[in-house]
Amino acid sequence: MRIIPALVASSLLACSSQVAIRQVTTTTVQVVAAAPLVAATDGAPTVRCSAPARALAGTPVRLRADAAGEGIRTRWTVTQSPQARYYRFSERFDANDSDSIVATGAEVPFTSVIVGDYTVRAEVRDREGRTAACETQVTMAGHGLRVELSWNTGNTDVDLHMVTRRDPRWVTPADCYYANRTPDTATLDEPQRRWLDTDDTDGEGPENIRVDVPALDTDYQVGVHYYSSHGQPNPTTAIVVIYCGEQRVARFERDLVGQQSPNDNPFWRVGSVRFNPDGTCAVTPPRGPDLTPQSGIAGVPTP
Ligand SMILES: [Ca+2]
Ligand SMILES: [Ca+2]
Repeated sequence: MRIIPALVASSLLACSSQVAIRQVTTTTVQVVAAAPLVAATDGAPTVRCSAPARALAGTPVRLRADAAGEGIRTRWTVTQSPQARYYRFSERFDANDSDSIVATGAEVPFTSVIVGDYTVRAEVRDREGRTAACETQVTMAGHGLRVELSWNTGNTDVDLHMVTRRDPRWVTPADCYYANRTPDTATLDEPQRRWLDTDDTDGEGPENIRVDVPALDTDYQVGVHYYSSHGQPNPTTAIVVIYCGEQRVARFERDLVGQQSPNDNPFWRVGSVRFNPDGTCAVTPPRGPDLTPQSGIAGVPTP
């Protein structure tokens, strides 16, 4: 019998000024192993993967491959994912660390900031080169407000931003972006804060901003800035996906060109998100022009 940690959804948190959000807590469950794992009669290796796992996007799960055989080595890969390469065999998602899209060892951490289902494969190889493989599923769940940004060019730096109507000034300490990833630390409790999970600077993203318990009286305004294409003249296609709870509520796509200075490069105001008491939300387009040079929007109140 093995004891493994697992994530389970438990209580509902409901406050008058906040959206009802499912709280996810860590607990410990006892798992009774099926038949004991033994090598095949010809000595070839056998392997069994851990059960399907579920966690909030951006938090890690631990995966395990129990194998029988001589001199076993284990290699992990992902065979299906919502978006290519936007996951890591790591405790924490780092968009710039593409080394950890494979892993070795019997037990490995796994995470992604992109909501969706991942099929993960463990292949074991014994001393004689004989192999066996198993697969398991990881679900990265949505929770509260999640805004995902990705783009389709390497060696380019695009940035996700989020301001609220209380102080709608972009590229200031009130903005949630690469220079200021947790702007609400002094003013709000942890579940109500905006968090930028990762700042990708070497291309393709993703970047993700989350608010686990969004306020009802707040417009969460989403912006995308093409910081630098490092001189490349061709456009990149930026994609923004918005989740309210587990519902994917909007997807936006726009070509941007970023070969000028950061200040002269385009800033795209994507839209704003407002939550309803039942946990649903409304996404509305911005007032005024949605595309301006960053210099036209940085630090000043916007309509
Ligand atoms: Ca970036
Ligand atoms: Ca990257």
